[in-house]
Amino acid sequence: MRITSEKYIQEIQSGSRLWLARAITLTESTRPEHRAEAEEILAKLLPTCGNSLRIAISGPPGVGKSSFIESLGLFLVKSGKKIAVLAIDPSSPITGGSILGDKTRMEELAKSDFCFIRPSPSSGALGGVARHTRETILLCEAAGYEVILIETVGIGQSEVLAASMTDLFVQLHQPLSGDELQGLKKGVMELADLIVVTKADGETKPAAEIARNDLLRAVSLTRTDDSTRPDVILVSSHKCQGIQEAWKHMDHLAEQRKKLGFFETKRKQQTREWLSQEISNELESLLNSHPKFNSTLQRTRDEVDRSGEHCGRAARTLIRSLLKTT
Ligand SMILES: Nc1nc2c(ncn2[C@@H]2O[C@H](COP(=O)(O)OP(=O)(O)OP(=O)(O)O)[C@@H](O)[C@H]2O)c(=O)[nH]1
Ligand SMILES: [Mg+2]
Repeated sequence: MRITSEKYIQEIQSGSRLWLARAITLTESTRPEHRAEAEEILAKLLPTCGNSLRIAISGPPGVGKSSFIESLGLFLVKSGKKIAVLAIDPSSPITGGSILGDKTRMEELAKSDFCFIRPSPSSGALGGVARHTRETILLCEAAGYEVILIETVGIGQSEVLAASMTDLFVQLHQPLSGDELQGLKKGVMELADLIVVTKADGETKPAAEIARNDLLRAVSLTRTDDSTRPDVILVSSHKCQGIQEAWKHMDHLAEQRKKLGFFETKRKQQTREWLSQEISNELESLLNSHPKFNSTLQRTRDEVDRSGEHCGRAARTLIRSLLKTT
């Protein structure tokens, strides 16, 4: 028997993590009927979405992302907030993302009734991951999660993707990584709203302090506008030090941006980008599912091989002939 969208909605809104997980699984499915169901559920829930603070937690492998999320998450749960933890991890499509392997690092948090942890979607393509993650954020919001933390491995595209769907971007660095001395990756410096130096405890504490000073200097060189320059703070997730300060920074930044209207503007911009991506995806699948696509593509390829026709022009002709546009 088909489960109605009303059932999903009722269960999600009454806080069932099981049904939230089921709805997320629907969004991740490649079966058209599942996608249609997911869209129906999302469309009905949409008016209740948007009320969370979406935060990307990014950094290179092993920097301490999961440990930081566990500490921050526990702190937030203790202060009465419901939090969701998601992941964007294109590196391990088979295991479903490193967050799974990280279960041990979020052991305490996973036990909390006020926390929902979801590993990254297992479909490899980044475009698919983007859609699932965006939809998962919305579903979590409909379920009343107030802070959504997205762990993302600091490797090029996945970072940019995480930034495109979050309100704040927190960049993690570990002492002795050497990145700060190279002035860091410039693109990432431009994304960061807050920089956290991890593992500021025990033997690595002095190195963490040096890293903070180096990063502050690097930031002042790359980000000359005082008002948007990210702060650099020291954190020890193991000792729960600096966690409250980190949260204060994030909360303050969000409040400040809301007051100035930047928060809403950024979300609108992100929604517009999402729409553009969906249009491209829709067009692509429309073309791929056209009964004459393969034969026309083959003919076009042969033509390009034979006559050396300009690829852009050949592509335009192919699309127009299949979609019957002028
Ligand atoms: N001393 C110290 N070690 C830490 C701290 N936070 C994390 N670590 C250690 O750093 C290692 C990596 O921690 P994770 O939290 O798994 O790092 P991650 O960035 O999530 O790693 P990936 O998901 O594999 O990219 C582990 O051995 C942790 O015990 C900290 O606050 N202090
Ligand atoms: Mg991790």
